[in-house]
Amino acid sequence: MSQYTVALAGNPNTGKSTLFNTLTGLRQHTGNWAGKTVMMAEGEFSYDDTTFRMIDLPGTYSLYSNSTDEEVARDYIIFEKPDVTIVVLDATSLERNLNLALQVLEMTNRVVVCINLIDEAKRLGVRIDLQKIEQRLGVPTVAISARNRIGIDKLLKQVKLIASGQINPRPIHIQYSDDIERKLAELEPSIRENLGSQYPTRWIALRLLDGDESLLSSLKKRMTEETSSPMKEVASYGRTACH
Ligand SMILES: Nc1nc2c(ncn2[C@@H]2O[C@H](COP(=O)(O)OP(=O)(O)OP(=O)(O)O)[C@@H](O)[C@H]2O)c(=O)[nH]1
Ligand SMILES: [Mg+2]
Repeated sequence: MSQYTVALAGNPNTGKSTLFNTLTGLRQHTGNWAGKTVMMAEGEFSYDDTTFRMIDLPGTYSLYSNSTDEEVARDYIIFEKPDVTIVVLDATSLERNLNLALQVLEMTNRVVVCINLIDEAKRLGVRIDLQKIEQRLGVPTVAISARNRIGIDKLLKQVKLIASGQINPRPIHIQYSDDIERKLAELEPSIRENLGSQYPTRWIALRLLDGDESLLSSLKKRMTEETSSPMKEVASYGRTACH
């Protein structure tokens, strides 16, 4: 049985499935997310005498409920609470990719930022100051090339440190305008009262301020139904690698 669950999040085409395939090999199965037409892949890998279950989330540019893909990725992070979320970024377009990383950091602190395609960045002459990015984001940051299996060990080391609770990252706290901060301060106590501390209160307050109906309905559904984990309904459809 897997000891920890790791989710892969990131923009489309950043190499999530390449990393997923590299790590899980044939120990994977794919299927549709319960009730949705979104493809999900789940697999298993071992590292340092520990077994990890890995979920390859759909690639998205944001987690703001603009599409079913975004809802699936968002719900997984919020409701299934993976032990670690790896945010996979494309080293050749970091600025655009960091947007999603910041969104995930508002949802959970158990994050490793994984800058992929480092080989491609090198080829293009792009230099990346990993230490600076790590310092600014407040979570472990590693550079890898999933396709060439470079940096994988460093990545897994950080994943295990977070999963096992040996490190507890304190991500950057994004400060909004005074007006928004005031509204957040008003909303947060009642969210905490209704939901307890099981969800990231500030993030939920931000989504509510944004009028995120889809999140509200997911929350209501979650609170009224005894739902089983959606991933339990993922059927085994053979052992094809995912894309
Ligand atoms: N040069 C290079 N290419 C890579 C690397 N990792 C992945 N790729 C390529 O990037 C492309 C996208 O990879 P995928 O693994 O399909 O990306 P993804 O994030 O799963 O994409 P979506 O499922 O659409 O979100 C493929 O052509 C990969 O071969 C890498 O480390 N270096
Ligand atoms: Mg993919």
